[in-house]
Amino acid sequence: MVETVLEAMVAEVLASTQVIDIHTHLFAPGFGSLGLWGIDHLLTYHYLEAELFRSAPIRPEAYWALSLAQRADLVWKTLFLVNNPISEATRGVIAVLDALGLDTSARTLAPYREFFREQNLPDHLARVFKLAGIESVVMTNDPLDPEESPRWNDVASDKRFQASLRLDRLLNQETAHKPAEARRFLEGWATRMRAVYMAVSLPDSFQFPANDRRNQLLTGAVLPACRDLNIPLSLMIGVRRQVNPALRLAGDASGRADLRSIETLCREFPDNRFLVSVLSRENQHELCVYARKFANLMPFGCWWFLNNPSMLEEITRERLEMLGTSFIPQHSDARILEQVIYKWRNTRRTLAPVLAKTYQLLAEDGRSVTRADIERDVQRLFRTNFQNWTSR
Ligand code: FIX
Ligand code: ZN
Repeated sequence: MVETVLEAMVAEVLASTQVIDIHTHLFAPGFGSLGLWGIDHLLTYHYLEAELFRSAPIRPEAYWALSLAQRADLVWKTLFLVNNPISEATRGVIAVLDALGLDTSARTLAPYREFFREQNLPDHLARVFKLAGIESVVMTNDPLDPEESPRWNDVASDKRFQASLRLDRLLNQETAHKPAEARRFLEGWATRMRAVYMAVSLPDSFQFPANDRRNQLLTGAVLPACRDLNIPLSLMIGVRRQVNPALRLAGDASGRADLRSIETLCREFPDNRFLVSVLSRENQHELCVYARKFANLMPFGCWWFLNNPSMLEEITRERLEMLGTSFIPQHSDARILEQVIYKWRNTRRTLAPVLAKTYQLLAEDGRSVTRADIERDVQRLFRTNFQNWTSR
């Protein structure tokens, strides 16, 4: 790879800046079995399962009847031995194994399973965070999740794992909550979790305003609760859940949304702050335009199907050109602990030339940047935009 001096400097600053990973599905060790880690979970990540069914002659029903270890074996054989692991998700597993010092060419999973069996979680976790260059992660915490909510009774707080109050069950499923009761419920849980924001994923068909239950709860409970608690609301828009239910978690797709809903929310609720990520590539540019109109809107992340080098490059360039450094370039969305290693490595690798190119253009136009200038920008992108937005 040919690298300019400038790009090397940017890469160094990116590597040495500890990220705050603002959206993940990870859990602090105190949540016990909810926190996933290790080779079998890495291989059965739903991104890989979606790829498995394209290359193995197995029906989803037959796959789901297998044990976790059998499923992992099948994914390894199909996507790593019979085929080369060149997709983003498969390459990620190789990067994780390599970063942990393992030989990536094993024919069976036995050596990897042995390695992970030998790890004790506290030390392993500290090592993974260090390898990933992250300081802390934000979890996804749905108080209506029957698996999770009881665990809040006796969980010790851990600074590396901050909470976000997830609203999917409340807003997207039929619950009996009336707005006033929902507002008390949310305020109680947000305080208990010390949630840094509330969040919901929304379909491409999301409309605001609209005369539906979700809108009533948003205006009557969620927005006033966020305003009073002084925390942002994160809207993740454009997911079409379960277009192929046989694939379970891998069965969701994406669709273009009508972002006039964001325009209305930002204008009508100036005392609320919004974090917004959109899943469709086609929505990215208009999200930047709205961010130029509304200072209470913070675009974040290249979510899910967009967390690939080609998309991250395109979207980050667009955001830098239109917003300077007033956005949050990426989150990992990691579900399995060790994924933060490859996801942040890939993000840094893609961002380095994009930022370097930006500085090069600036130099050509008459001002060259110092290392301190670069550090200031990366601090904002990786840390302080989020810290200031959540007032923590
Ligand atoms: O809704 C979400 O937070 C999504 O990120 C997940 O539901 C999705 O399954 C995922 O893991 C994407 O990366
Ligand atoms: Zn997510």
